[in-house]
Amino acid sequence: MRAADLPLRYNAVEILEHNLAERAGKRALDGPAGERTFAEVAEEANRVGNALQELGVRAEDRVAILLPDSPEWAAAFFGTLKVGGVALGVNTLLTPSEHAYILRDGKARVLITDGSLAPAVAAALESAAGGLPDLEQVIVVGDSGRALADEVPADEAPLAGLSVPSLDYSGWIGAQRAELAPAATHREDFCTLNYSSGTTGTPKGILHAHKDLALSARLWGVGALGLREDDVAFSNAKLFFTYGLGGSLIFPWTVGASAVLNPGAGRDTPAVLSILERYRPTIFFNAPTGYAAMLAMPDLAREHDLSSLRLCVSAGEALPAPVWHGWKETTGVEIIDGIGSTELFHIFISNRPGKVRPGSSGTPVDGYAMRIVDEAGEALPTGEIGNLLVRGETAALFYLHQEALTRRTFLGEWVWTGDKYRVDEEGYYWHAGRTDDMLKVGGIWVSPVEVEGTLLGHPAVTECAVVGVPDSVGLIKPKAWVVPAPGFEPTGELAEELIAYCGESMAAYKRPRWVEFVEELPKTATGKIRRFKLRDAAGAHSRR
Ligand code: 3UK
Repeated sequence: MRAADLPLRYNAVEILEHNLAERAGKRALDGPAGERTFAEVAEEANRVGNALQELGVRAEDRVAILLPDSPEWAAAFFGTLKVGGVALGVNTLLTPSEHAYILRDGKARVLITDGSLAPAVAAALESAAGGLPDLEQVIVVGDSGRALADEVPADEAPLAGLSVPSLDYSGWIGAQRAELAPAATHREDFCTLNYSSGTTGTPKGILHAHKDLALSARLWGVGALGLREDDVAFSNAKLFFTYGLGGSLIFPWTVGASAVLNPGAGRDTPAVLSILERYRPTIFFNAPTGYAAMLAMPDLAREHDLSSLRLCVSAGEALPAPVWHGWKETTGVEIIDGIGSTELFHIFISNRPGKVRPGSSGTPVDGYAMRIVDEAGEALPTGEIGNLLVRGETAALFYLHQEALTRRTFLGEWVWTGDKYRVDEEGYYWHAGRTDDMLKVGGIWVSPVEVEGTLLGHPAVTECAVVGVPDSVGLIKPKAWVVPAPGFEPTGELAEELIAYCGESMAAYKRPRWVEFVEELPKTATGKIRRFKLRDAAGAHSRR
């Protein structure tokens, strides 16, 4: 399938609504946050769309969704798309200043959030330097939303004393009609905006068009993975990642399959296991750390019934071969590792069921082409490690407000991935690290520069360097080398204190797992830290 096979006027709400003719009463969503049929989701999305229009939201306006994975997330998303808006899925795990940056840079007009996240939103609004001039309305899902809106007349209800009015979600959509005609969007109009972290810690805004969602569902979801109508998908990657958005909503609904949503933390392994047992998905999307964490549970196969699974998917970072074999031996199910990115919307190199090479990312997905080149841009022979470039019709066009970085990344038809790869004689691609110092920890970006900056905020740290070091199963975690400040003893307690300090000052997954004290850091003549020296010195570490 190619983009040109879609109608010129195409709105990706079709991915939800094509199900109305064939299976309106079928369960579209299941899970602890509630069940919905396709008809119910479509109706709720229409109400959201009407309510957004009443607020003045028009084509291309951004609507931020800062919610746990839930039916409301799905309704907010498709309601936004249907009126021609752009859904900005926001990572719930970020700090207030990161939230503020994203809402401001992304020019969100409306923010749909949850009562449980209201304190985070209040902190974000407070920490926004210069305020959030584009944000006009906050909608709050959940009980605290109702409480908040009940206290004061709806149009005057400020969230935590701030000047942005807030409304309760159910009241907001309750008064709306359940019918709505879709905006006649062009298939190349933008419909999603996601922020992906960068080396300097400044997130990059990435827009995707309606066509990208439909195409990647066909190319990878159906073409490579083989999703079917009778599948039940469950993604432990959240909806605010395009990995989770594809796995939980876009791909299953493209084929009329249903999905399970988990509003809880993906890192809560026992809770994730109980969802697998209770809602019995057939396809499970996770990051390598998630699989490793499950395998580390005592008696995984004997204690938990995972018999509903027919396939598992891994993305976000490379899946070590031992984790693949461990999972296969324990559950009998294959993990399909594939590399995707926010820039390409989803997976573009992938293993295929029954043809997996454990430890490799697989082969190019139909519709995508790869080049592996040296520093001068020349193609390298088979087997040699080089820089991976990818071409495909689901590629984004630019980074929002970041022209210099855009020109270095979006090279005409080709996208610079920042990944090192080699391809073997049989055409399988093997990940060989990043070209920058960025780390993927649990499938999520961590900038060593950001962790270093945080550590330097502690009085005991004179100088430090953070690099990725493999743990006992081969998964990368941040490790810090620290030159202690005069008067501070390099003890185990101080190491623990620094780790805890990082865990509190940033999202906890970014904290170093190990701290090693040194008298000085290895440097080049020009004073740059020689990170590869530290990486080489580290070897494998215990699991943390
Ligand atoms: C790394 C992998 C080795 C790689 C993503 C599936 O991870 C996703 O998107 P991001 O924008 O990061 C992209 C970068 O992550 N990576 C992802 N998958 C793998 N490295 N093996 C893998 N299987 O460095 C890549 O450039 O956060 C993954 C679908 C949608 C996504 N957005």
